[in-house]
Amino acid sequence: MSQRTQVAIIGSGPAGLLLGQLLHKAGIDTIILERHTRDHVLGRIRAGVLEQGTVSLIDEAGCGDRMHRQGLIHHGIELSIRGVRHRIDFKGLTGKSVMVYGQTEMTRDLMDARSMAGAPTVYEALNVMPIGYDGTRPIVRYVEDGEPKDIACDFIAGCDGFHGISRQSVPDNAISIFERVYPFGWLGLLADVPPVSPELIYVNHERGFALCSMRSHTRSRYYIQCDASEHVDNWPDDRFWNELRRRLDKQAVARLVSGPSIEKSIAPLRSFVAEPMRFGRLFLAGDAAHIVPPTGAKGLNLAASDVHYLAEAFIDHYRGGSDKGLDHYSPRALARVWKAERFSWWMTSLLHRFPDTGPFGQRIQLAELDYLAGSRAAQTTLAENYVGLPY
Ligand code: FAS
Ligand code: PHB
Repeated sequence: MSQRTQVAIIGSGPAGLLLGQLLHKAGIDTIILERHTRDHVLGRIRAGVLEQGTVSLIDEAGCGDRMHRQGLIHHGIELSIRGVRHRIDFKGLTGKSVMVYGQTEMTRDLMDARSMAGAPTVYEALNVMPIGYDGTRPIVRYVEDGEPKDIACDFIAGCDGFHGISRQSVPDNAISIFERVYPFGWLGLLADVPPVSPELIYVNHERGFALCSMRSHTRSRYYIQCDASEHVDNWPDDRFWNELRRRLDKQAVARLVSGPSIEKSIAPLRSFVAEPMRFGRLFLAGDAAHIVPPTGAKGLNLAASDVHYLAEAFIDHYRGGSDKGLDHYSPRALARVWKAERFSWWMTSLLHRFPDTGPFGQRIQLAELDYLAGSRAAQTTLAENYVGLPY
């Protein structure tokens, strides 16, 4: 059975949904093919911090009501360095702030908007395969309820994440990969307990990194650095809470409220970029093209800026007949991607314990933290990258 659309989107995560919503509002037909169920996608606990640019895009997509009602505006973060807190004042240093609003909720809002608009999403689409995108008549092939189907389209947006099929369908000689895998992961725990502090606390401790984050005034998200080989089954809740307490400063320990985990998982940390992000009529966006360690809260926000550039380019193509945006998409997106990769690598290098760095490396890290704690210029650099560089 053959169908037709203008832009076929693979993946119903933040990138695919946001692109679908922006194109729908511009009158461009799309279909989203997602290999999992809606509930499976919503069950993944991921990012928590939105840059202003991402907030503006969600507003542009007409999906910002609940985010503005329930999201928390944060004007800074705190660094806990050897048990001493240092606040980075985003508002004072850059005039900007960030929004704390879970990726799960953002995804739910986008899914609901797409359903309301009557735009099609095929969940449990299996064996999705982008075909013929090096020509002018690409097709996306997939299986739905055991039936093979084809979608003829003008363009394919590969928004299917790091493990998706889109990037993997590109011949090796047509793509360059740049990667760094870190020797540790993040063990994350979500619990319905009040946050330990009004703002996020990033902890550099000799036992390892920790992060105190939140989803609301009653739901907290915590992370501790763990060995890359760790398994979540080795971490009953009590062990997590005890290890977290050992890394927090006295003030945070006094305020910490523990409770049963709603979710607990280990995320590997890597820096990864695929170049280019365009292959004929296939365009990669979000984690399909790049991965950052979550230390700088950039992953979700890079997906948003990719989508901003790609939606603008598709709209120019269909409305203005110009392909300049499509031709410029990859270098334009990569310029912002690489700056976020740098910042995320820097924040990760600054705050984590590297097993093989040795005494000199540890002293350099402490010197960098001491410099940051005492320099307005250094704090401004961190702040302007964290709140988000311009699109
Ligand atoms: P996503 O991976 O979110 O979505 C891709 C979608 O494509 C998925 O729904 C998947 O099921 C679907 N798909 C995959 N293959 C397919 C196929 N063959 N056919 C059809 N569909 C297919 N970022 C932060 O900023 N902070 C964090 O704390 C943070 N934590 C993270 C933890 C984990 C475990 C992971 C993996 C990522 C984390 N990230 C974090 C990054 C994350 O938020 C991503 O940047 C964000 O999800 C990017 O969105 P998408 O590009 O849409 O990719
Ligand atoms: C989160 O709340 O999940 C979160 C916040 C900031 C980060 C990473 C994750 O840098």
